[in-house]
Amino acid sequence: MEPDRVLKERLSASDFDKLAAVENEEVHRFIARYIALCDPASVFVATDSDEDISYVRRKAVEHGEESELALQGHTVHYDGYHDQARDKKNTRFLLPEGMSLGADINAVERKKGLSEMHEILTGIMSGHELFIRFFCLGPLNSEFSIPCVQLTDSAYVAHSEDLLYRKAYGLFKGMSKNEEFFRFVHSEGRLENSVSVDIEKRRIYIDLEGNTVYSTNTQYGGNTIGLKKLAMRLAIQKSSPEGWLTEHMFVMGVNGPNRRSYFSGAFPSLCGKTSTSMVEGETIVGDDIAYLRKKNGKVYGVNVEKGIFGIIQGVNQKDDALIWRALHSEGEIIFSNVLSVDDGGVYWIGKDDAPPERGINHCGEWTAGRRDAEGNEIDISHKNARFTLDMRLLSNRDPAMEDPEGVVISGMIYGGRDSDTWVPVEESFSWEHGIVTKGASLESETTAATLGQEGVRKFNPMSNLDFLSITVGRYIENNLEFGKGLSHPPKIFSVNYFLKDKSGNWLNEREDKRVWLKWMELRTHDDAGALRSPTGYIPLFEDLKRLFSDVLKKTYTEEDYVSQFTVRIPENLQKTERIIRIYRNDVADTPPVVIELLKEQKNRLAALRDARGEYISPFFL
Ligand code: SPV
Ligand code: MN
Repeated sequence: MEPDRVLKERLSASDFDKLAAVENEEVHRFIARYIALCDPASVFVATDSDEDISYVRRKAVEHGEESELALQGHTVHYDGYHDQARDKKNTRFLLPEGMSLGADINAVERKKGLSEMHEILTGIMSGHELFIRFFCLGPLNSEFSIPCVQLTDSAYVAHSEDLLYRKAYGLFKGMSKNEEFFRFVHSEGRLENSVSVDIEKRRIYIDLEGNTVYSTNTQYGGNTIGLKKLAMRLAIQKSSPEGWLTEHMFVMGVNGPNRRSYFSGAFPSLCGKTSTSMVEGETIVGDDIAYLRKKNGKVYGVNVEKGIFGIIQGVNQKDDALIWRALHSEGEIIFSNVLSVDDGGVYWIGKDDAPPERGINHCGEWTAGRRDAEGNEIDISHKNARFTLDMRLLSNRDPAMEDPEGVVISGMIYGGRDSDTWVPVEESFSWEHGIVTKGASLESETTAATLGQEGVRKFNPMSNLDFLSITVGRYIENNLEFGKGLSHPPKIFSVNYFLKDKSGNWLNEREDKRVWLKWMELRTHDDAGALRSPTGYIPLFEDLKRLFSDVLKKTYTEEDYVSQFTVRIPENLQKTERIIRIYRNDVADTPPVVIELLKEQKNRLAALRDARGEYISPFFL
């Protein structure tokens, strides 16, 4: 059927007019097609007006997807008990017959996948209201901007996007007729008690050819919020031939002596990424996704988003003062999968207040000690429980956040959950060395941010493996290329907040990251010395002693330094061998330099071991 006929038939006159003001006909065709297929009971087109935005917010509460809490603007949302994290198994790329992105990347033949998806989508929104939203990835009016259209029958998803992305109905109105845009179709499917129930038909299908992502029978944000991890896959495909990067990175400002330097940082989920970008005394540009482009020999970065969908577990007044303050003030915040109690308060694992004995959480009615169907005791909140807010609620929001130019990146940080190998902070020898031995060698012990077993060491290059829409080899090659010809390449660092001693005790406090940031800031200006280890440059004891005292008012002892910065040669050798094996056996298109640099690193480690032994104190480097 003609798109215009569908839209005239199914939309109210005022909603039709809102769409008619957008001239790009492809927008009309796309929307009409999925209205016809998904068959919603009604359709709402949201412009950028306050009235439309509050309509969406109101519907989230009226439809029962969110409930109001005691503090003004706060609501709580629940996802189904088995819908609490990204579903990697059912997330697939739709690829032409015979094409593969490699063993680590899930895919299905495009025609087959599309027909399965279209079957699931048929009539899926019956009885539901469909929300149509226009947003922009990256700041508005910028080289980085990517326009997007989201269709969703979840007011919670549409509301979350309001907090997380820049509104762009105005941008679409002024857009030329055939400009490209990203498309997202989401349906939560059949609901019981306001949660998706047809979980066996949960699918996230990414159609690279059509720049479209489909998501069905799920509500969890990582599976449903189109502009978040779903758009990342489309953006990686787009940026690859265009010579820029889409990274799973925060962007933050670190204050140095009379200056501010910007860092980007990639960490797998639940490894301290948001809490790093939110440390006291520094500024935040973004906590999750960055686009990076080269200009004038420098790297510029922007936050793709304007809000935070952050992990709430462990947020307490001492370690996360800035987040804690925002979560305890009035303002629009969606809490998800936490415990809520009668007086409208919320609780989570690791909150400082004494936990109540009962309330409502991700399992429904909860009392302390309750077990699930598998016999596991249910925590007070889910480990992947989150908060969603617009960064305007944060006092540490960097003033350059909306700058269409982006900020100049001086340093890039890679970190994972590693109990026994990497030192707490280390600088690489060069861009190539950093990309290969830090970013491309990133591993992390698994967490609750994805479904499946926790605590297993997993290869996760640049913490971006879950989102790659190109082969791993190509992606590493793009990163290597990106650094070439830069007059001011960012320095590349690794951090490890999770190092333990032989008896399993943590070797660092959570706040120590504030010192590592200051040290890295000094290094990007050559204002601190370093020791050369086989794997990179590590801090001098004197500098750390001074920084611990200045930043944290703490005494840093020689014993602390030795236990944290001892080079652990056997573990590093094993790791290097493990990574070489992965790039040799599992990645078909590994750039040769990856293996060369890893072998050089292995040789340096082995030479030091032969000369000096297996565990080398930094004082003996
Ligand atoms: C992550 O898991 O990396 C997140 C949350 O940032 S999600 O939206 O699930 O990706
Ligand atoms: Mn993330």
